Amino acid sequence: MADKPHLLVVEEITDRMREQLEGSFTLHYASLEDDFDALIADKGDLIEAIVTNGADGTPETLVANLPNLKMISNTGVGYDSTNVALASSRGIVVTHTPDVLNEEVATTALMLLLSVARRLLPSHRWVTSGKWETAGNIEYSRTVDGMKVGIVGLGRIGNAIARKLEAFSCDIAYHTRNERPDSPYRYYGNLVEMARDVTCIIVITPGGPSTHHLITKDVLDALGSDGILVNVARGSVVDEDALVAALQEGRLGHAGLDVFDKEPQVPAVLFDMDQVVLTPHIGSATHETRQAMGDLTTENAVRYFAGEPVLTAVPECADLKKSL
Ligand code: A2R
Repeated sequence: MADKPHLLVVEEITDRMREQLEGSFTLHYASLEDDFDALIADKGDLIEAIVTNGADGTPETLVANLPNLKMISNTGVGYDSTNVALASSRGIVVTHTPDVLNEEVATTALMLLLSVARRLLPSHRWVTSGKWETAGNIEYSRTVDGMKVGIVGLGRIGNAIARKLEAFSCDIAYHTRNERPDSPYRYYGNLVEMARDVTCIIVITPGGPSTHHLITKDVLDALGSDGILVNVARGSVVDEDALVAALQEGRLGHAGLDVFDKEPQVPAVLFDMDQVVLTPHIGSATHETRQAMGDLTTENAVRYFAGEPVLTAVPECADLKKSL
């Protein structure tokens, strides 16, 4: 019987993924802190596949220096932390896990918007600090019902966010590079104009160079002192220094942030701001959704080496052969 193909797991996988992969692969493990030169020297010729996740990605040295690497199966829809151009130029197929996380990430966006607008955390602290007893009722918050919301990035997740906002009768607009004539929502080619016209902006584009600092100081100023910014995309999409300054100076009203520029580091100045809600990149992080993402990750890897086409290659690999 032929040896099972050798697969390198970068960072962590669940027990369920491990069990699924063990049936088809000989597994090796690496973390981002490892000495990749030693790994390449010891096992470089063996490794034919990598399983990684959207946050950690695939170190470029592995993409460049594993001579028999054929596929990278990425858990997560975003894959900006893997150099896909380099991978595809070497004929390496990269897969990701679109769609199965749409509803969860959309719910995270709504959770942040509702928490910020309705002042959930200050209200909680009002009770636990005893202020309700000593100072009476807390000040009013803002309603989300009927709110004007602009979505930056109206793809799979952006549309799921829009559908959930419809339950709150929100007035929905969107900004993308290409207008979607079939969309029922109002299109803005100019992001600053959209920011001027809405109360809340929800960011849900991919990361990477094309969206780097798309949310500029000008966008934040246009959103204004009553405005709300929600980011469930990537930290790199927002100019974080400009965001912190706008919040400190009251030029931007509120922010709900699930993603940051240098995760897991978050600017400490945000910690004590009442107008901010911070979560540690939990957009898709429920048991149910992570299981669906894990299952799709392992299925793509198993299918590739069984000679069946992978289910969800990233668009940049469209021209590559999708199975062994
Ligand atoms: O610009 P378009 O027409 O390609 O629309 C895409 C939009 N988008 C942008 N919008 C404005 N400026 C840009 N530079 C830009 N680049 C892309 O983002 C499209 O409407 C949307 C992406 O949609 P999907 O490809 O369907 O991605 P999905 O599954 O919604 O996930 C979005 C991201 C992931 O890449 C992760 O970073 C995060 O959500 O979890």
